[in-house]
Amino acid sequence: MRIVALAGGIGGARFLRGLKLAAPDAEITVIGNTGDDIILFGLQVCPDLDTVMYTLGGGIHEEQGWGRAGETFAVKEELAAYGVEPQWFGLGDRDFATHIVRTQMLNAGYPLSAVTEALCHRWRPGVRLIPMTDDRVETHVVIEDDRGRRAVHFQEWWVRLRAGVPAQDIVLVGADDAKPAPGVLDAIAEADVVLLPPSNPVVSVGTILRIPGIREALTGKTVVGVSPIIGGAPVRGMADACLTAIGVETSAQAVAELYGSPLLDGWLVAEEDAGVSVEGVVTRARPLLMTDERAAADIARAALDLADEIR
Ligand code: GDP
Ligand code: FO1
Ligand code: CA
Repeated sequence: MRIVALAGGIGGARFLRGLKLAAPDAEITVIGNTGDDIILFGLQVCPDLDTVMYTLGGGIHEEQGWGRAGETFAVKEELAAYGVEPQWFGLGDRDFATHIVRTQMLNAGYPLSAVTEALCHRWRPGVRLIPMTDDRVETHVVIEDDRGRRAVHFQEWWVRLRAGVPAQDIVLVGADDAKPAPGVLDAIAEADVVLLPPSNPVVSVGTILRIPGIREALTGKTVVGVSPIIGGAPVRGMADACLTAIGVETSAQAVAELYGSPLLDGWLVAEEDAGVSVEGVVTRARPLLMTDERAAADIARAALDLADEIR
């Protein structure tokens, strides 16, 4: 079986780890979000691609959900000693090596998709991980503070401002001119099922769907999603603030409507959201907390079962 998943960071990665257990023989292609990417100290950092790669490859900091296990911060401390900005983003020494290799390859002319494949030779994530695009696309957040109304990089809003300033809008700089990375549209065309993990519906899955051609490629595919919203709140992260910014309520119902039919065919919600109902979408209620790999595998299995039922 061929499965495609559109993934963000932590929610996507933990779901994918369960999916590998639930479908050990499947060929899984992951289309990763790169809207969170940021260039720091001249290095290209791809948080969501790295979160998927480290989680599936066994190198993730488990409790934190992003970054490397056993991390140290000597380089960060040395940079701070020189007074180099920004100091609000925590890049660890082990993680730095990934960004150095990536940036070196990008500077040598390799596209991000080829670089990601090369990094995955080390991590062997057991899936084919492709960035949504090789083009530069950045999520920016429109805020208003004492400096007036302005847009800041998503990481500045989330990490430096801790999402403490309301997001008034979320814009995807560069999206209109971006092309899907090589292999993205072919993987979707060949997929038996497309899964939307419980990733952020605005700045992860929503971002991937904004790359011209990707949403269109999903037409006619069996698409099953897992709600990242349980009982009116995200399990972790800032999905509520992101949904509010684009005028969508934080509920499993509203996210299903945001994806909407005909894109979405099946929707898994948590048991407390069993009342969710969207025309044209088959909804099932299941325990949706990914407390460990087995729980994530049960969720992935339920998503595949629902896809079977729909097809
Ligand atoms: P990020 O890029 O690191 O923010 O990660 P994603 O975009 O992939 O996923 C973030 C979303 O995962 C958040 O909206 C969370 O609500 C959701 N999430 C995290 N853990 C769980 C879980 O155990 N169950 C469900 N259903 N959603 C989860
Ligand atoms: N999140 C933080 O809250 N603080 C950090 O200093 C931070 C550093 C960081 C470095 C590498 C990486 O891959 C992720 C990192 N994250 C950090 C997580 C990241 O900001 C976001 O959670 C995601 O981009 C949201 O998807
Ligand atoms: Ca993300």
